[in-house]
Amino acid sequence: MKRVITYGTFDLLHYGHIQLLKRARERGDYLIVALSTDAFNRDGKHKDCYFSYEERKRLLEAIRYVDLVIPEESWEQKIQDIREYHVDTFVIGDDWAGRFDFLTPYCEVVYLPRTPEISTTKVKQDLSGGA
Ligand code: C2G
Repeated sequence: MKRVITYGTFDLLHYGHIQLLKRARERGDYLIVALSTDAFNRDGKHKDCYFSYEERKRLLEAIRYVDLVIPEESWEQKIQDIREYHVDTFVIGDDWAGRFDFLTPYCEVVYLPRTPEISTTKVKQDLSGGA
């Protein structure tokens, strides 16, 4: 079984996220999503989330491409995750291109093109009248 992992906040879930998850799952047989916790978003990523970790986890678990959701609590957990979950491939959007090359001794590292025209930031701006 080829196991794939990806990481993210996945707040205000949109089709760009779904496209990433679909392509990630297509690279193996089992997809693990390490979902940023509320504390990590606040303290590590300085991101405000609309939906809580539990709400975002429930949304991700409802997606056919996702097999397991685990918490992402720090920037430093990836190597341990890869070992613990016997991961073959790490996948993330190319906005992170090169940033996780240090994982190549542990697994395949794949950067996928982002879906260009959609982002959580854009959704929030559009909903607030473009302010
Ligand atoms: N994504 C995408 N297309 C978009 C928006 C997002 O392909 N239009 C991808 C991102 O590249 C990422 C995933 O969807 O691979 C989740 O996006 P975010 O929730 O914004 O993830 P991020 O905050 O970048 O967290 O340790 C790594 C971090 O947790 C990544």
